Amino acid sequence: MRLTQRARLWARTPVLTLVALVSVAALILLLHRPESAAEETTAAAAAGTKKAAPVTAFRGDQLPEYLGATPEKLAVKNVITSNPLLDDVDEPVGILTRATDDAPRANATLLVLVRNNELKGLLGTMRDVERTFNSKFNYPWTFFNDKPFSDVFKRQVRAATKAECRFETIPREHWDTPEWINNDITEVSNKILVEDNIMYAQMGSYHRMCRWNSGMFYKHPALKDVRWYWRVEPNTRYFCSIDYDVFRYMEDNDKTYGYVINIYDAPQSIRTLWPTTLEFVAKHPEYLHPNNSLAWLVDGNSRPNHHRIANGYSTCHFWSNFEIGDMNFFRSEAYDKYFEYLDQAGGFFYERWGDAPVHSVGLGLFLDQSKIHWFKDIGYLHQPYYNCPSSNKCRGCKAGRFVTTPSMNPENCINNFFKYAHAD
Ligand SMILES: Nc1nc2c(ncn2[C@@H]2O[C@H](COP(=O)(O)OP(=O)(O)O)[C@@H](O)[C@H]2O)c(=O)[nH]1
Ligand SMILES: [Mg+2]
Repeated sequence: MRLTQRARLWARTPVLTLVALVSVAALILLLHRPESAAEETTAAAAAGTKKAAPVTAFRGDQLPEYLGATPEKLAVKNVITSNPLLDDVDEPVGILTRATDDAPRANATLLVLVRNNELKGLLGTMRDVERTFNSKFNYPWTFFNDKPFSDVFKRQVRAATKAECRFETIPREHWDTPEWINNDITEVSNKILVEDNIMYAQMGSYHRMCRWNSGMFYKHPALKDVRWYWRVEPNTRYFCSIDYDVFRYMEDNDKTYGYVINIYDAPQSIRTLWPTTLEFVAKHPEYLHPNNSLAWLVDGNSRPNHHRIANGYSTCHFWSNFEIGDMNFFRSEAYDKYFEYLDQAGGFFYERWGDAPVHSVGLGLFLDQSKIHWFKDIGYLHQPYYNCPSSNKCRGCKAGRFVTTPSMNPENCINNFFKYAHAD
């Protein structure tokens, strides 16, 4: 950890490349040490030579005081053992606005970051979103790209909806790798990620995409006067008819963030995300919301190994390829300063911090947990994971299914949010 911080310092000040490389080699050794040490202990225990160190379970008293982790805050709230998607799933309780109601639309857009060569996958997803929802509500689509959209792209996308389509190019200063990132350190540290089987580790555009989705999208001038967004990704599927205005649902029922799927992250991709978050919170404890979801974030019991490698974060997160959110939250001083702090630390490039864990940690600390909503009625697939409700509004997905490969079912951590926050 100390070496990671030193690496960050080097990234900010000019140093000899040789020194950087030698030190990063030391970093490799250090980052790998805890796991190999644990493996050695286990192997030694198996051989009967040494007592195995138990996997450290989370203890509230290990948390720094400024997090305000009282026993009450860390207590288990609900234990749900059955699959809630197998019960009949209805529309959410609360104020619902129908397309025919004489009520204004929300200030909202369907938001898509996409490349020209993903047109086919996008058109399939647009067909689903239009069929299940938007043909009734007619919200505008906003498409973002780091390169200009081609004419073919624009023409075919326009033909897929009767709603307004906006095509936006991302300014270079929002997309390019920031100048404080040291390319030598990026190169070497991304090799560590490759050894840890982290997908897209050496793909610079993937790191930039995660950074943009973490802290840049809501700063784009085209969204300046827009409040709500529904993030849509090409090649995702929507299965269930949505007969109420989801944006109005959020606004009228005092919600800020909606999700469908929760999964664990690869802890090797976010080793220093939680420690860096703690540095930020130590400087700004005033941003913590009194009714936050801390217990969910720091849960060390469900996946102790993830919690250990991620240095105190469970890695359970809202899978952000679907999200319906209030950009005013992301624009808030708390979240935006948090993003700036993470950005300076360099983990979007030296590690592979995803926008999903970054959003989730920010929401989990700075937002009232009652404003987070599970859209269990929205049938969804982003390969390989589903949200599939039992409802006669759905076609084409098997109720209760989470993943096509049963061995991957343990990646589902949706019950953790119910356990430590709420199950409404
Ligand atoms: N314009 C643009 N969009 C990108 C780029 N990389 C990823 N995306 C988009 O970002 C989203 C996430 O990328 P994806 O490849 O699906 O990542 P995954 O879901 O984590 O496997 C998708 O909407 C992609 O279309 C890029 O370099 N440029
Ligand atoms: Mg994707």
